[in-house]
Amino acid sequence: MSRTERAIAGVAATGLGLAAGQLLGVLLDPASAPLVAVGSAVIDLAPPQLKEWAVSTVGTADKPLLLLTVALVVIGLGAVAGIASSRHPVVADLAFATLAVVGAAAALTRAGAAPSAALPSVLAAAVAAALLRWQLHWSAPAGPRPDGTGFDRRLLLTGGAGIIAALATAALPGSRTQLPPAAVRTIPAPQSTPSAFPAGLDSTVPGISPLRTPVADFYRIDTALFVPQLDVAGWQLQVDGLVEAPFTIGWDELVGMPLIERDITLTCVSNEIGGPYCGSNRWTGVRVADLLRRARPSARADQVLSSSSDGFSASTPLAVLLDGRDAMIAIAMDGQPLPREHGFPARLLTPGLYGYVGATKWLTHLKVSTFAADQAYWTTRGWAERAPVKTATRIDTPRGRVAAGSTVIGGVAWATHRGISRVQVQVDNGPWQDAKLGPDVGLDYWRQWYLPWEAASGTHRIAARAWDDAGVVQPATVQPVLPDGPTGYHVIDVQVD
Ligand SMILES: Nc1nc2c(c(=O)[nH]1)N[C@H]1C(S)=C(S)[C@@H](COP(=O)(O)O)O[C@H]1N2
Ligand SMILES: [Mo]
Repeated sequence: MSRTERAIAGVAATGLGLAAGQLLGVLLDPASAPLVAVGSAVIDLAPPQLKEWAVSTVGTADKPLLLLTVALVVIGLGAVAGIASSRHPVVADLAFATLAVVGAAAALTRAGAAPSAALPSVLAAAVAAALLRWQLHWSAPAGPRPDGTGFDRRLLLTGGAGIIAALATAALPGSRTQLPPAAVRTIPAPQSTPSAFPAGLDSTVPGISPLRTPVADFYRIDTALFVPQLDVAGWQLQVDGLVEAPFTIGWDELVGMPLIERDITLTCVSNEIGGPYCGSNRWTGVRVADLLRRARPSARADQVLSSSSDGFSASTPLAVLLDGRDAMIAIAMDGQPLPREHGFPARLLTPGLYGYVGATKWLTHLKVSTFAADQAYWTTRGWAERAPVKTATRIDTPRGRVAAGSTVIGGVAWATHRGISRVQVQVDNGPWQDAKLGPDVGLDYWRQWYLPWEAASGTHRIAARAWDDAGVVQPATVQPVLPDGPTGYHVIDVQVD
């Protein structure tokens, strides 16, 4: 066999082996599938700057891209193993065994992994090693082929099949996504509801963010390569740590507690000024304070470490959860059970804090603790330990090009849990003008705003800034998202034709 043929044999063996491992993973536990396990480990180990770059440049496409990259890297290593087999087939065996160890280690270190999580990677490597040996054994000796291609055609076909099989099974573990079980299609009526939801500026200011973000358009940010598939039947929330009365609560008991319904804006710390990672909705849930009071936290505690079924964690100041704000264990969004992407069956939601320090999805554990004793997922990766939402303004419209004449500049501003009292707009470094504010939905909700504008042709620079209810204007200084959220005015250039 030639060098190239050995490489192709390695690709075929690795691709088909990976496919076998992926299939076993789908049957056992999607998180144990080799590509998912290694991809998740890459997410956890990646430096924060890289993750930041991935979120801002490729957005939600970053996850398929990561799976694809891992698959191609592994197949590439398989090609190298094939070439190395010219020394001795044992060299290739050792290469596959190394891959098995990496995959198994990644799978076994996932949150809640069973010992069987190692099996898919071991199977993948065993199949790959066996297939490579089989091909080396049966393939015709090197030299000109009857069809003149210079290659064994069977080899080319298996190589292609290997790549296709690996890519086809790469995304398979995510295909188990289901709707919430029928038992949870409805949720009990809340005891405390907000006042009627006002009509927003949506109908009068085209292009402005709707006052309530449609659930289907609500941004999604998390480290989960595939959405965790929890079921209310087995779901439990453990409340323990520095408390006098630790307890565990199941779904039925949780939804039997007094429910509140509130309008709350949620923002990601990684949302660049003017960015899309902010959404507003009506949420239903149980007050976190009700659960904490039942557990009776110790006077020494200053933090609640919340964690999820997939090993994410967030640190929320205990004082914030007990200061009377509407921090809740949310079970519904817009009157419907939480979509799986947004944390089904239950998530934490803390008005006034960025999501990474107060909005754990797929919530399973609240550990009352101290900031000194326990660090959360992103805190150990360079992000701030505490992160209240900073005042921010976003210009939604116009964006890009508009026709000259009467138009409207409009957008949203938020200073979650402090409220928005004023928004100003500036055109071409002219005087700052007060924008008209949309309806006030409350301290924890964003506010729409608009300013009529006579647009003359040419290029114009538009800037906007907001004040919170305490009369503090957002900082003009431009600061990046790391470590605790960005600052600066939103400034855009508009082409008027
Ligand atoms: N389990 C889990 N919960 C999580 C995260 C995560 O990665 N895993 N990301 C947090 C971050 S950074 C944000 S901004 C919000 C986003 O919530 P959403 O996807 O429902 O909009 O979820 C938070 N909760
Ligand atoms: Mo976030």
